[in-house]
Amino acid sequence: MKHLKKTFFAVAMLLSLNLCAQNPLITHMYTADPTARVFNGKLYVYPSSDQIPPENVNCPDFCMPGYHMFSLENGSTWKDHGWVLKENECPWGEKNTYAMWAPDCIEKDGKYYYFYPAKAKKDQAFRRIGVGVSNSPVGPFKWNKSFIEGVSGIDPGLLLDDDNQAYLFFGGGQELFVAPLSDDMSKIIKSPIKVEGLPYGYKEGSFPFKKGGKYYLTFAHVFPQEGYTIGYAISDKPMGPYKYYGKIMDNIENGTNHHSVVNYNGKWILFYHNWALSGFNKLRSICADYMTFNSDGTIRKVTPTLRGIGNPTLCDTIQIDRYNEINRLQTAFVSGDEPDGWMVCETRNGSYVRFNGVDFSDGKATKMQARMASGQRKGKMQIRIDNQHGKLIAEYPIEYTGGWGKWCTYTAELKQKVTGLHDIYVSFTADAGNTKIANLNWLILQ
Ligand code: FUB
Repeated sequence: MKHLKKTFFAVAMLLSLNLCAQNPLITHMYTADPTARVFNGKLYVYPSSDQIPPENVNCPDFCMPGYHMFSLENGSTWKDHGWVLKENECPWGEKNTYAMWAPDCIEKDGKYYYFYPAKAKKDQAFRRIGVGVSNSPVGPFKWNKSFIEGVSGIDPGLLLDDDNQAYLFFGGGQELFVAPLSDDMSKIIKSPIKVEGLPYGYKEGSFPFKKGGKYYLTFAHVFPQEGYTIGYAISDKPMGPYKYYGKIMDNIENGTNHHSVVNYNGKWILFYHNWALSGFNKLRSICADYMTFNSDGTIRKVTPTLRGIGNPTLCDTIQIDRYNEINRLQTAFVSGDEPDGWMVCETRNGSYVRFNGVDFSDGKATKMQARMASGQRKGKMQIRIDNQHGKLIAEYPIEYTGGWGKWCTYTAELKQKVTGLHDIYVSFTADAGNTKIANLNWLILQ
């Protein structure tokens, strides 16, 4: 036990520092409608947020109080930058409507423009769209005093073309509109036109982007039997007409599927949301998975995974229950006083979990922390790399932590220097019998 150091963590503190890139990406609050953008090589996500309606507040639909934003730090840690805009701070918005639906943010000429829908004061329109400007992708934004004249609808989607002309896509229900924006992004310079060529069942959430000289439009597409899917269409011109090419993601149970697409470090990523954390489709959580193109420019369907994107490296949380493979164990909502999330549990003799793509980088890691709970004291947990019988890099004897819901952080020295990307295998061995061995919440390389 000499090589083990037992530390109890201030759990809330840890959570605020470590939001990880396994799905869902954010677990300390509900987030939806993610627009991902890469600015100066860094990945940002601008989502909306869902919340449980406060007492005495009647939210007949979603309850959406405003916007946080997040940036990817390190190999897979999301930093919460806090509030970008709270609903009652919108200069032209009606107060206390909890109606801050999907936003977007785009960079033009070194400035960052944040577009968002809200319910306007004394206005019949379902939503109007407003804009704010900042010198930094993380704000603060200076909010325009009134909404964009001539624009009525939800889900602003921004496209900046190679000639520096920006376009605003918006609308929901059955129609999508597009209009070119003024140089300062505060007005439309032509009347909006309806985007032609979208299939019957087009719903909302359009996201425009350009690749290989073609204009892509992705959107929520509802089929009568299947429900919400994510579809896409392609055009030679930014304002269309577009041609529908098929689905990017099948229905993932019945709920909305607002999304965005981004190229980060040479890989395409689809950001979307699900409701795995709450079990309720109006309390959503943002997710991300890699997306690939065929050589003819069409998009291969994306299957949602638990593992998500990114390669956790030193100091990132390896959320091990977001596995690539499990054998003879289960995952469940984390027990005890831990923050919301999942754990590996029901571990028995011979159980293992595989998690792909941990980045040991240049070999500076010397330790690995493990957040564990156990109601017994017999057995061990081992970490190997590359395959189930690969090099043993860390070992943890099982200790009684006070029960299956009492969590402790243990630190094991790494048994050897490891560099580069490796899949890790976490296996459990009982000293005797078929007793449960330990619950495991996460690992962190140090
Ligand atoms: O989040 C509220 C609304 O639900 C969004 O604006 C739509 O795209 C759908 O996700």
